[in-house]
Amino acid sequence: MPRTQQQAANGANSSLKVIPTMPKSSSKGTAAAATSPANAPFTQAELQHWHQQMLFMRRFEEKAASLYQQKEIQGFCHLYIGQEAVAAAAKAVSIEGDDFITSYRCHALALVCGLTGEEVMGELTGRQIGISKGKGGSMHMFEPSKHFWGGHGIVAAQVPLGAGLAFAAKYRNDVMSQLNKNVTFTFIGDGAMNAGQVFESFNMAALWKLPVIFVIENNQWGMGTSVPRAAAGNLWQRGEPFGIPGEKVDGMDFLTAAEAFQRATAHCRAGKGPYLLEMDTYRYRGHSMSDPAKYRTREDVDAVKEQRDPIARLQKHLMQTFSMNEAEFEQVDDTIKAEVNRIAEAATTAPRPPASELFTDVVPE
Ligand SMILES: Cc1ncc(C[n+]2csc(CCOP(=O)(O)OP(=O)(O)O)c2C)c(N)n1
Ligand SMILES: [Mg+2]
Repeated sequence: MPRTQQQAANGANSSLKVIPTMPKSSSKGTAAAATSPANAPFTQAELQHWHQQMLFMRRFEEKAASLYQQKEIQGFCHLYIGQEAVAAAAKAVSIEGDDFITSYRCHALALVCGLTGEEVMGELTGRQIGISKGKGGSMHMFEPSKHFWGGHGIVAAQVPLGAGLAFAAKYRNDVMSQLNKNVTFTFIGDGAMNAGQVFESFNMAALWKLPVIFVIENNQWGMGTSVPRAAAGNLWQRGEPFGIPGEKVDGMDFLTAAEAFQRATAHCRAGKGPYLLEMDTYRYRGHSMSDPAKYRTREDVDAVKEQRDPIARLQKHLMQTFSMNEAEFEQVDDTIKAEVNRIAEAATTAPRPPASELFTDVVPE
């Protein structure tokens, strides 16, 4: 599965935006030249990069959870912990100009799209340095220059918007003769899959052959309702009536997810229309910070953490394939934790938005 030079560059550069102090690889050999033998399209350096990205998402949100306990963060806060491989794998196969849009569970995708830790954590803590000047909070991250289109609190609202972004990309290609063949990654929760506007979007996307990947993040729960209690049939087959190809994929494995995203992007960039991927993943934390989680046992969650954790799995792959050792990963983890602490300090000490901002950035009457 060859990757384009543009994709390789995308994978190699984006860590600098998110984790500026990430150390160089200390593993043996020439990292950039070593390619995984397991049919994976990534070099060792790239895999280390994506491992670090996922670990950064994890440590960042663990810190957000502890700031929430300290009441430094208030209001809604939906954590992505456990699902990191989906966002990382999507970004890993993307090229410059591809668009991303998701639900309220948006911190990790915002980071991997290139928003800085300060912009995301500062938004969570309600500070002026936040991406929405501290006035939006957890669900309202948005940065068009990074092709990150939110952050949407209304369940499924992002799905027709994602189709619209793909319409714009197709228009730029077909009418304005741009050649980059960009796609839109539209993330959808399993619960959101039962909303009518999803099927309206499928219809239009298929009819107009829009370059959109519908990424169903099946994390097994919509608040406290399990998928089998809420959804008839298989989610990955729900595009079938519209002729949209679909797959169910292990979304807890970075490499498997990336390969599926590669198939999906190739389909879309070839002008064949939308593609649907049901990512089988798991939400470790509650739906939001106020979820008593009585609908599942601690043992259920622990079993997934033990057997399927996406960060541990990629670490194991790196250790087995490239003879890396535990100490190298511990060093990276220490660096990431220090960086997250620095970001948290900045996000809890920066000024709050002044009263003069109260009526700015709102739709005038
Ligand atoms: C239109 C609408 N209905 C209901 C809600 C309340 N609500 C918020 S999250 C949620 C569950 C969505 O679950 P899922 O799509 O699986 O996403 P997840 O939280 O698992 O990421 C519901 C019903 C809402 N925000 N918007
Ligand atoms: Mg869900």
